[in-house]
Order: sequence, then structure tokens, then C-alpha cells
Amino acid sequence: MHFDPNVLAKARHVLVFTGAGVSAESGIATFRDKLVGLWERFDPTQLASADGFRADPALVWGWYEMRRAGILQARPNPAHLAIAALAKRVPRLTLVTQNVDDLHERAGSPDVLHLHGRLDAFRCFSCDRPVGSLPALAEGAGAGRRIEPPRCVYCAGPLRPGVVWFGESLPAHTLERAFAAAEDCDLVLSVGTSGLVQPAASIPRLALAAGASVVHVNPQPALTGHPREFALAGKAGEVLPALLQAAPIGSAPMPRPAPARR
Ligand code: BV8
Ligand code: ZN
Repeated sequence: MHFDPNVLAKARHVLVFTGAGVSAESGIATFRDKLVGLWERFDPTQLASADGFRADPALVWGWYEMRRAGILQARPNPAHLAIAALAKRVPRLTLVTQNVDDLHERAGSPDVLHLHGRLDAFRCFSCDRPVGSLPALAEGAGAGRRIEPPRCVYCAGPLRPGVVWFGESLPAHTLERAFAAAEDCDLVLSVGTSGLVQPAASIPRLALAAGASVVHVNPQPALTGHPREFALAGKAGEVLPALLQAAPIGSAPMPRPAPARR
């Protein structure tokens, strides 16, 4: 059944739930994309874990620094901008992301709920103290190489990225807010996610169970067959601006992207 853009126009509360696919058109590799270079023979679930970091801190820190370099080079794409514009055109919008980049923020979205943390928030792996200022990107980080993590000034432990690794708990308050939005919203726009990682991936299902409709924006959408679940097959950077055009909602101007946090 085709999605009726009037559902978006009539929505009181829209929950936008994004995954790596929303940043794909900004040139940031998704988790489905094969890992390259040094990391080719690893599975992200091995690298994105405390055990993986313990086993080889330089390999894992080098992987995150390469990703951080890529994020600094990247710019928000029309999908990020459309989501920021949508927030100004519907009565209430909650943005929940699995991504650890800051492209939603740089597109102008306020109050982004990062279920899996932020790559550019660092803390000590040993004493957990947060790091005030961003460590400078190591020479050649963008090319991808092993890099020894910087040391904590308090206990000399290795720094780690402020992301949620596999086997680690999600930030409880953020998850609570995301689940509450899933229970309250009328519509979920699930954008660019393969829906494989739990508990984040349960958000669309929770919303369906609470009576909302769910639209998957994805070149390869995966539907469960629920009558209120729809797919808009295609790239987020094309589908979302078109959806905002088609839906008879207010017309706030598309925001201008902000520069990366250095
Ligand atoms: C937890 C941060 C428990 C890091 C991430 C066995 C052992 C251990 C754990 C488990 C296990 N089995 C299950 C688990 C639970 C585990 C899990 O779900 N594993 C999976 C692999 C089965 N979950 C956890 O471990 C979570 N914690 O359970 O804790 C616990 C409980 C109590 C006490 C202690 C512990 C923590 C999970 C968080 C992991 N961290 N990220 C980092 O970024 O490095 S997950 C990471 O992968 C992302 O954040 C994201 O969530 C996920 C990737 O998914 P997507 O974003 O969907 O991206 P993907 O590449 O998969 O798909 C891209 C999609 O985009 C595709 O569909 C594609 O078609 C589409 N696309 C492509 N181009 C476009 C597009 N769409 C639109 N437009 C385009 N242009
Ligand atoms: Zn420390």
C-alpha cells in the first residue's frame, strides 16, 4: 500500500529514527558497507567493543580516528537538512539517531537523541573521566592506520571514543526518551537503518504497537507486513525532500549546514 503524505501533514508528533544510511550521501560508510584497509578482516561488532579495544587499542583507536576524519570532511546532505526543516513544519518532532556523527546537529536539528553516543565525545577507558577538549586528529588519521590512543591526564589510562560499544548499555535517560516518543508519536520516519541492532531497532515496532504508522526510507526497505507500515524506496537525500514537497505542511526554509566542530 502506498504511503499517503497527508499522514505526515496530519501528524501531531513525528519520530524520526535514523541509522547510517542517512549519512551515506555525505560519503560516510554504513556498517553494511564492507570494512576496508586495516580493518577489512574484522567485523564491526569486534572493533566496536571493549574487548576489541582491550585486545588492540591502536587498531580500534585508528579506526575511530579514520572515521572522525571522514566526519570532519563530510557535510550534512539533503536528508539531514530535510529532517531539520521538517521539525519546523510539524507540531512536534523527536529525532532519535543510532549514528555517532554530528551531521544532524550541523544540519540544524536541535536536541538529537544519540542512542549510541557521539564519536567526538572522548573519555578515559580506565577511570571514565570525560576529556575536556578534543584530542587533535593524529597525522594521517584519514588514511587509516593503527594509532596509539592518547593517555588520560589523571590516570594515564587510554582514551576511548564516547560511543556505546556492543555489549555496553545505552544511555538510560536517552533510551527512555526515545521509547516514550515511540509510545506517543503518530508517525515514525525510519531513515537509513537495517534495523539489526538492539535495543534501538525495537523503536519502530514499539510505535506500531502503540498505534503509530511507520515509513521506512531506504533503497532496500525491509517490511514486516504490518498494515500501518510503509516503504518509500530510495535514497534518503532524494526521498525526504520530495516527501516534504508532497506533504501539504508549512514551508519553513531549508536550513544552512553549520561547519564541523574542530
Ligand atoms: C546491549 C556505536 C546489553 C559504535 C553501535 C551477542 C553478544 C553481545 C551482544 C548481543 C548479542 N546479540 C545481540 C546483542 C545485542 C547487541 C546487538 O544488537 N547485536 C547485533 C549485532 C545483533 N546490542 C548491544 O550490544 C547493545 N547493548 O545490548 O547491551 C547490556 C544489557 C545490560 C547491561 C549491559 C549490557 C549496544 C549496541 C550498540 C552498538 N554500537 N554504534 C560505533 O558506531 O562504532 S551499533 C552501530 O551499528 C550503529 O550505531 C547502528 O546501530 C548499527 C548499524 O546499523 P545501521 O545504522 O542500520 O546501519 P547499517 O549499515 O546496518 O544499515 C544501513 C542501512 O541504510 C541499510 O538498510 C541500507 O540499505 C540503508 N542505506 C544505504 N544508503 C542509504 C540508505 N538508506 C537511505 N538512504 C541512503 N542513501
Ligand atoms: Zn583516567
